[in-house]
Amino acid sequence: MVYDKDESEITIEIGNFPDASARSVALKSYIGEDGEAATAVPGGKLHRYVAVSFCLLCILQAALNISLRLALSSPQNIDASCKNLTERDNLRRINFASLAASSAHYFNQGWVYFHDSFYYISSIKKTWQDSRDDCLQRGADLIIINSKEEQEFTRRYKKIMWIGLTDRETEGVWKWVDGTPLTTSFWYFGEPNNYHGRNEDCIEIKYHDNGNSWNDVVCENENLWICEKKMAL
Ligand code: 2F8
Ligand code: CA
Repeated sequence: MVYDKDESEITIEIGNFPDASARSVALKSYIGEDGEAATAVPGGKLHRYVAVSFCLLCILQAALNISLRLALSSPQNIDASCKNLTERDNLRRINFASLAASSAHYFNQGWVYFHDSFYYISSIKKTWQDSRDDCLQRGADLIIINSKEEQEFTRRYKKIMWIGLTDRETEGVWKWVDGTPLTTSFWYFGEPNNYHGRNEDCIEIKYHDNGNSWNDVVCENENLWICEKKMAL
């Protein structure tokens, strides 16, 4: 039997086999047990190389995946992530505890909670500055009204109260106690008016029956007041 690797044919020289049984074995090994002719194309070797290389690549990939997984779940990494978790958890616990303590304090002192802020309404009257000082001593400041909802909230009390708005620094330039300029306002009809030429630099909530309830008055008047402490619970 002669196999020429450059040709796609195999020549079997039957005559070279000593007997009939040897010929039969040779023919079987070439033809195959199922009777189909075996292929001996030269491309077969290339296919084998490709298949073997593919298998090797798969094994390599699997090995890489396993080692990566092992590296990420190493004790050091687990320790580090547990430490981070614990620190974050502790911070959350501390924040929660201090928030709980603060809110308990404000509730006990009679403050009212509305839309992320605590509010304190005084029961005595003071000038605008003394009122503000009282709020500051309580860890708050005079109320800053920056929404329609907050404005409506102040009207519920039906009391004349100072709010944290003034133009004391520059006449006609209204500023909140935190230094921000006035953008949304709720002036009563005809206000602010520096009534009769007076220096009305401080704002009171006065006209409760009207959505626009603000009036400017002289800061030395004595009024009730409302403090605000921002606190998102
Ligand atoms: O006391 C000052 C105050 O007097 C009036 O209100 C009672 C004025 N209102 C009107 O003129 C409508 C306020 O503007 C003034 O501040
Ligand atoms: Ca006025």
